[in-house]
Amino acid sequence: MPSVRRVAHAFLARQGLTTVFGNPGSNELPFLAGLPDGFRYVLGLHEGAVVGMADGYAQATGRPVLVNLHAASGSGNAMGALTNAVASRTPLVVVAGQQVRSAVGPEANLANVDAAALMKPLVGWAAEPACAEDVPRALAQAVFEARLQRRPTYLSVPYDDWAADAGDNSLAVLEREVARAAVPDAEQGRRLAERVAAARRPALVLGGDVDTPGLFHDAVRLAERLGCPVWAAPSLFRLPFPNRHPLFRGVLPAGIAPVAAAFEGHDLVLVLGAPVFRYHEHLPGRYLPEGTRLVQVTEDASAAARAPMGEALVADPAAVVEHLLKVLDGAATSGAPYRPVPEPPAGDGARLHPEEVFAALRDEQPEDTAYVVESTSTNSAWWRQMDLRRPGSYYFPAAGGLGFGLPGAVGVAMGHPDRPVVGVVGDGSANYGITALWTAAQHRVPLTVVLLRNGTYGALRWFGGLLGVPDAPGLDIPGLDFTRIAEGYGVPSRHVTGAGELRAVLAERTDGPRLIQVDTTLTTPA
Ligand code: TZD
Ligand code: CA
Repeated sequence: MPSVRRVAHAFLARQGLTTVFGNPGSNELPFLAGLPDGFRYVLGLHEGAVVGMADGYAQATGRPVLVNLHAASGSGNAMGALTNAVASRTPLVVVAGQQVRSAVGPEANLANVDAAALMKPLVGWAAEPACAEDVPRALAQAVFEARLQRRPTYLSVPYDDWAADAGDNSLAVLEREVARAAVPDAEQGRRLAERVAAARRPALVLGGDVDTPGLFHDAVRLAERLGCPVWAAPSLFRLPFPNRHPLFRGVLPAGIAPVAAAFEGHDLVLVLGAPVFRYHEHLPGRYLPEGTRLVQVTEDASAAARAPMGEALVADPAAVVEHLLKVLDGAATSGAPYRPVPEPPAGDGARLHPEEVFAALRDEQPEDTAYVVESTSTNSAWWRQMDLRRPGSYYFPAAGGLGFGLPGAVGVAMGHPDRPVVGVVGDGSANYGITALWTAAQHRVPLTVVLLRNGTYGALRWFGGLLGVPDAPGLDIPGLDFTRIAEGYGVPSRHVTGAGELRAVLAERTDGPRLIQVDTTLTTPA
């Protein structure tokens, strides 16, 4: 009879989950015994970095990814990073080791007491199988739930289960295939198309789910066919539309009143692949102007159900856009040119203005570069200078939990070995996921990290002004030298002091990781 471990490994191999991001403990070792050829274990030195790397890798590849964490303590360390994975709808399959079954009740050391309950509010599905024989089926469920719900899942497995007999029936999971279709029916498709065709002034709002190779370009076609303005949904974490396209109006502000103000005069707002909406700043008001109708198309049934207003159609936005392109007539609006970039403002002495840094990236990096960004005060500076025209060009922590930037950049670079990858990370953000540098060095991941050092939590200074708190302590972070930190983790690094030097360094190509530290002036996010 096959062991639980053998069936589990065979199932993971069949489903293509052969890259494992993890940080092991004693409870996890029996699962890792005898990993078959073809598996690759990517060690992260802290669980936040493990999940951040897996998140970047899964987003870049568009496939579920296995994460292996240690019991309750490792799972706890991973929770902040998982908030981002939930918001970006990343299918991470977290498998955590549990004490042997007989030791959980008495709470032996390393028992993850009530393991599923620990994670349940956060992940889409969490379980600890009721017996060893059920582990292969439960693992399959964890993978399929992650794929179907597009959410992290969590499976806790007592470590004595792995060597147990799985029973011949367990081999049935090896043959399983689970697929979904999400095309609207004829009547739904007709009604939506009529509504869009009848709108006098439609507008499009696009979310992170639109950033896929096919849909990204189809959304451009749809916008050009309608000749309508396009916004990115609030709390943007992936870029769903070329940011200098003449129809692009930028990211919607993340507050109720300013969103309604943006929609003023539009009779129809079609939201594709986004929740309605991920507001952030508390700016109360009416949800929508008088006379504006909102229709949300999303595959995320929960996002459809919890929206506070509008109609929703739970369907694949790609299928819906394809349908609209087929049935709506009208020529594309004549191609107005992409908007030009402004001259960046100058910095101050040895400090570069962040816009100078981004202008250098825009000019020196190849057009297909993927950027993983985690510098919060430079948000508007970033969008003023960048010209991103391809899908998969931009990643940001989806729930705003810092610690995604560095690990996420490592994961995206591992998932996209064919694309240049740049991490743009603040001197505050870098610390939350700093250990990912070690993994990048060990795997010689080709990656450039541009570290913006302004000596402070810049965004929080700005928030202090907004919230009427000008005197909060704990906002400055002097005395950090990331060139020395990077060297300590095995990543070559440079401190760059001028725009010309930065451009020259960026133009050099490397086949492994490198860190470039730049001192920058303080800017505000908006
Ligand atoms: N902890 C975590 C895990 N996530 C957070 N978002 C914060 C704390 C709070 N926070 C922000 O929301 S922005 C920010 C913090 C600490 C400052 C980030 O500093 P930085 O970027 O140097 O990376 P800027 O450009 O100086 O703002
Ligand atoms: Ca900073």
